Amino acid sequence: MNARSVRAAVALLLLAAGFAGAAGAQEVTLRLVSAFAENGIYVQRLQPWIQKVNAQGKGTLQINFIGGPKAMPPFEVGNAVKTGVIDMALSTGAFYTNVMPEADFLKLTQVPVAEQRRNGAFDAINKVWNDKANMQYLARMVENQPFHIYTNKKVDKPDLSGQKIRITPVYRDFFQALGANVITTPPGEVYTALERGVVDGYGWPIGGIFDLNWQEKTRFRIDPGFYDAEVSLVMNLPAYRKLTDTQRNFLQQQLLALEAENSFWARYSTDEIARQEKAGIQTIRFDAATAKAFHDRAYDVGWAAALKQSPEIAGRFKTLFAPK
Ligand code: 173
Ligand code: 173
Repeated sequence: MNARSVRAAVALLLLAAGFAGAAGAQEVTLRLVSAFAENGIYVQRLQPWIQKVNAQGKGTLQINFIGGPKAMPPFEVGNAVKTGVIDMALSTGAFYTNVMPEADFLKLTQVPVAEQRRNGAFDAINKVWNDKANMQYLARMVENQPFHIYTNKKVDKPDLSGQKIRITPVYRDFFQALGANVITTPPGEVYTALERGVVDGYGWPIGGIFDLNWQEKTRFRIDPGFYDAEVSLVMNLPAYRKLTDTQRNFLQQQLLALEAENSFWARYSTDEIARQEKAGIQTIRFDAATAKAFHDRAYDVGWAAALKQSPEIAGRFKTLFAPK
């Protein structure tokens, strides 16, 4: 090549890079998978948000909803975010303890996510998620959803001995402390497990049991609830860092708007409790002292397990997650 054709080639390359910049760098499309069912309450609430992001984010940032558990098994979603197979996920830490055991610690928060953003908890979470999972923890879109024990075997005290209970890592240590035999399954296998008598009951938050028709196979709910269901958006860290300032600021504004809708969940709990009662699900209640001991034990067992697993991280989180 002579000097002139080199200059021409360089000019062409610069032009091509310029076009790529114009078409590619300013609008990014992020692929999102949900670890929760597409017809369930979490995705029902996520869909209008995605639509709004895509309407307002034209030319900046778009989200492509790939699907739910039919597109990818729920317990593989975390690893897919970590490795960048997908950009973003709606999931819960309990579903990606295979990426890092600390993922499940977020069930132990006792302050709202808005306060977590103020008191440093959110940043502390992100440091761990960045370092250990190659993820950015974007937003918590579910709050005020305590977990409960649902069972077909009546009890008159907090004792699950002789019961087979479906779990995820959320419930393992607590339910074992209560004497249960536990079986881990994704939500999609709960109905069949109940139907076949493989399990007597299951752990799940106060809301959502109707989404997969579990009310048909559920006789009792044990009160009180314990912990707080953590359902959040997470993102592959390199994909997050690749966003331009404009894209990241736009996304951040949308994430804060999503969290600002979290007052929905308290109303939803009230509605779901009424709906369960109407469906014939009986509530098992303990006397006040037993109920308090049950609730306290859930946290004691949960934190003991976390501190044993990761003393330094759990110790940091415990202060930041404590009720005021
Ligand atoms: O599957 C589960 O019971 C579970 O761990 C979970 C976590 C957050 C929300 C809903 C369910
Ligand atoms: O002790 C801990 O919290 C822990 O397991 C850990 C692991 C990696 C980095 C920092 C702490």
